[in-house]
Amino acid sequence: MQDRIHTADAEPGDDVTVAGWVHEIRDLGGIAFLILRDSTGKIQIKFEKDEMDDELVDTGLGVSRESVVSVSGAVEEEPRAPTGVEITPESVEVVAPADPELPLDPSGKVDADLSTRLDNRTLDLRKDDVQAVFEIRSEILRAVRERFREFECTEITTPKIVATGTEGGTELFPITYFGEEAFMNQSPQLFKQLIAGSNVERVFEIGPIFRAEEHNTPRHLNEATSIDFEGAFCDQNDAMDVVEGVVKAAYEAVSENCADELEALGLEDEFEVPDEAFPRISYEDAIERINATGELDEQLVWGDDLPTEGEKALGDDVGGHYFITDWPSEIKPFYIKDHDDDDQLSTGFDLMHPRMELVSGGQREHRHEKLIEGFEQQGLDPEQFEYYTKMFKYGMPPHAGFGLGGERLIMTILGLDNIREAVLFPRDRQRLSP
Ligand code: ATP
Ligand code: AMO
Repeated sequence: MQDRIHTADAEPGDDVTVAGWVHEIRDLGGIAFLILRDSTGKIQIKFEKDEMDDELVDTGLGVSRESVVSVSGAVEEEPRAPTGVEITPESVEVVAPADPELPLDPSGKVDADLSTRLDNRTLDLRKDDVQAVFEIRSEILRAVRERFREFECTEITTPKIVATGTEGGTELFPITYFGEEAFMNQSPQLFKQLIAGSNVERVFEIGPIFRAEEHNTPRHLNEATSIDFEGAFCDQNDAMDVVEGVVKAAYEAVSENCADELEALGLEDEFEVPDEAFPRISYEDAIERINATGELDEQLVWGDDLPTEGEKALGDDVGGHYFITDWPSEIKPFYIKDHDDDDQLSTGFDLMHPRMELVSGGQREHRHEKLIEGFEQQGLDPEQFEYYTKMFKYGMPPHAGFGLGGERLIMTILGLDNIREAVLFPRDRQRLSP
């Protein structure tokens, strides 16, 4: 549509064509208004019934809500109009009529439950606050990419159809690949390490991960977006510096570039960019602090994984983002390196938001023999991973990295109740379409 302009660009004195959705029609008798909405906002179209051609009035006021119309006319200043300008139409064309029975109300006046919203995402995204989440998501991904580039990382993409899993066997989705068993990848873990061991050295990937998690919670998806980093000649502390830079860059970008979206979400007054350094708390201190809160029925002992209530108690105690470092080796995967002076203690870390875990990472085991031992200790057959382990025989530098859950980042930045609100078309136990 060559001549079409956005409603936000309509200036008094111009003759314009705008096109978009019928947000509402307000008929006051002699005068009536059609409010037309597009991606940039809304504009009032004025119909003075006695002074206008009947056919024009009938077309403009007879159209059902959410139909797509194209309107041409003169833009005039009008202080009583919601945006201070209105259009007096010379022509109105119904481009695509909408069934008057809408499955959900995009004006937001009638609430819809999440399931109805997800079944009708096109209509749901016509709401300002929902659109705002995805505009912000796009801005966060842009800012994250830019920060990785400042860290001299190369963006990579790795296969999502793989022969072996890495993050625990029960959470794999099996598929058939030309008659052979294959899986949807749970993490780019092994591939990003293989590339960090080349001259490329520092890489990042933003891509889908697939987890056949059986449980249905507000913070798990079966297909999520992972923001991964891997860097040669890095240790776990360097990786934590990168995490902190990326997470803060996301907050800063939202604060600087998303004022309208924050307003649409009602967050303009309360939005805060974390400015303090994220504390690094050892696993040992973490369990002591959790035990001291008295929130758990049973005291935690060394070697326990942290239960959700424990993480919540510590999150309330710390009050912001924090790292948990130096986990017991036993509860971290085979690719995480142990401390040189203590093989019970790993270099693995998590970044926590008071509401949930955002990141796992650590320094990697880069010594071939130790890596093979790690596979065996974890009950995995190193033969199956030969494509990976053999590269550790040809000059694998020390390296470290992390995986950051993209939807969890968005969810915690915006205070969304459910992770599904941060994905256009979420995949969960009940949902395979749309
Ligand atoms: P009726 O006789 O049925 O009231 P009318 O043609 O006399 O219709 P007005 O009295 O001019 O209509 O306006 C009706 C309402 O619409 C008033 O509350 C007025 O403030 C408001 N109104 C009029 N013109 C505009 C405009 N361009 N933008 C927004 N509101 C307007
Ligand atoms: P991990 O399995 O902890 O680590 O995943 C990293 C981060 O990804 C996010 N995440 C999820 N988000 C939503 N739904 C899920 N089902 C889901 N699973 C994971 C979380 C989590 O912290 N290979 C390692 C990373 C590394 O060491 O580099 C890994 O995958 O935010």
